[in-house]
Amino acid sequence: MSLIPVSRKRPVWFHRLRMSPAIVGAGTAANSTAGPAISSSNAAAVGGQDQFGTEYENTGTGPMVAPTIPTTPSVSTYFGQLMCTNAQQPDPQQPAPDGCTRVFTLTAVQFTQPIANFPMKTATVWGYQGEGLPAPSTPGPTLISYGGERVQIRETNKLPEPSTIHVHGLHQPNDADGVAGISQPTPIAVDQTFSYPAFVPGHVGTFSYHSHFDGAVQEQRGLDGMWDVLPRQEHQSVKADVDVNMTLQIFGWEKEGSLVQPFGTGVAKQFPFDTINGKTGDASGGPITIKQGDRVRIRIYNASQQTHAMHLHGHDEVVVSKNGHAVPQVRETIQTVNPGDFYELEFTANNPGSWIFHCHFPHHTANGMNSGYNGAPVGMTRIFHYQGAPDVPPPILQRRPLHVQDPQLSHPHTLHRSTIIYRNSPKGRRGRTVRRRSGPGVPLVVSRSGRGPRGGVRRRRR
Ligand SMILES: [Cu+2]
Repeated sequence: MSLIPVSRKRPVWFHRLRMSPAIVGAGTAANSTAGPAISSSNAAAVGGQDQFGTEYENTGTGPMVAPTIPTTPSVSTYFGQLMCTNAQQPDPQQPAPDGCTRVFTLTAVQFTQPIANFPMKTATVWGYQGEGLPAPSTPGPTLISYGGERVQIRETNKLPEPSTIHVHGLHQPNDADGVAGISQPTPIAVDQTFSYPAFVPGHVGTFSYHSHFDGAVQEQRGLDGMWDVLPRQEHQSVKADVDVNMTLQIFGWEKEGSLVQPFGTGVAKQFPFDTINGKTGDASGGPITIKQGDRVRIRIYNASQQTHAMHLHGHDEVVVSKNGHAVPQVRETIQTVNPGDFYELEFTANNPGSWIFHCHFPHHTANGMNSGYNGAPVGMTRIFHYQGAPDVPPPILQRRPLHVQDPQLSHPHTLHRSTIIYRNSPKGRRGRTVRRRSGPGVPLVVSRSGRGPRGGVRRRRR
């Protein structure tokens, strides 16, 4: 496979190398399962194609350096285990030598996870435990591998029903595709372990893994996670100073601690929690710290069943790749991310302060329809905070005080401001507003038709 002269073949925007020099010009899909075709003689290459003809090049500047290892706030980073043909035991945080396979051992399991601070906190979810990691999570641990490496997934199923793992966007061989009933005719039964065939991902970039068994339920209960295939080296000029993963998910559940119901009824359906890395903004543990001059990369994967419009305040967000491939570097203020999409967005930290990055669907910056204290955005929100800028207020632990107070409620702050459910009245279909105290299992306490300003509640008549 010959390299293509960069200057003649590539548009000017196609300028970032996200391809490991080690994999440029490397093997074909047919031989990829037999081991990585890593050629150190290609280390100086500036362009090439992968086995599917995808082109890469590198017009960055400066010396070749190791990439920044991305982090996933609230979620573990998982390098797996390097299984090598000889006795060597290399550091799994470094690119694997020849003859090694990077094995990710994941257990699908049900557990409870704190998701929000209000009006409910904890749900029972399904997610993944990485071998040797402290706890399961949804999204599951972020897998890290390097370009040209041979990788393998092993899954143990501790769910109450069968499951599979599909790797999303990685050019895996068909028998490693994990689609229940199609490429994996027999899914992994309860309490069973399955080793998927090893393979070499086609290129570096941001990808994911998720269940592909009864996906409408299993994915939406949390069986997903991100997978970053990093270049072994990249030019200094394209190296990120801060590199964070964000998985977008939506969880709805009926009462404190109950199981997520992807297509539930009532509260679970109407007032779900829009999250990043399994947490609403108020439960995220605090801002992401950056400093003036940083090149900040955000890797997004939308694991939910809705589109999200991801918006950064105070900076342009530059789209540098989509689904593992470089794209024209358009400066955006909002990037729409469809279900299943991966994007890499970057911005230069040149405007000190505390800036939110959030979905611009207005109700996705709320927990249900509840904003945070003093009206702060929560839900699918994160804060980038510059070192030295005034501190962000303490974590938002309660919902916004109500505009109006219901005299029938002794604790106005417990009125779930926006839990307004239109129900059928005994007399037929009527827009009946039911106000509900927040919190699990609290019965409906006020029921009236229509909605109006406090002191002037009107009855809507047919
Ligand atoms: Cu959204």
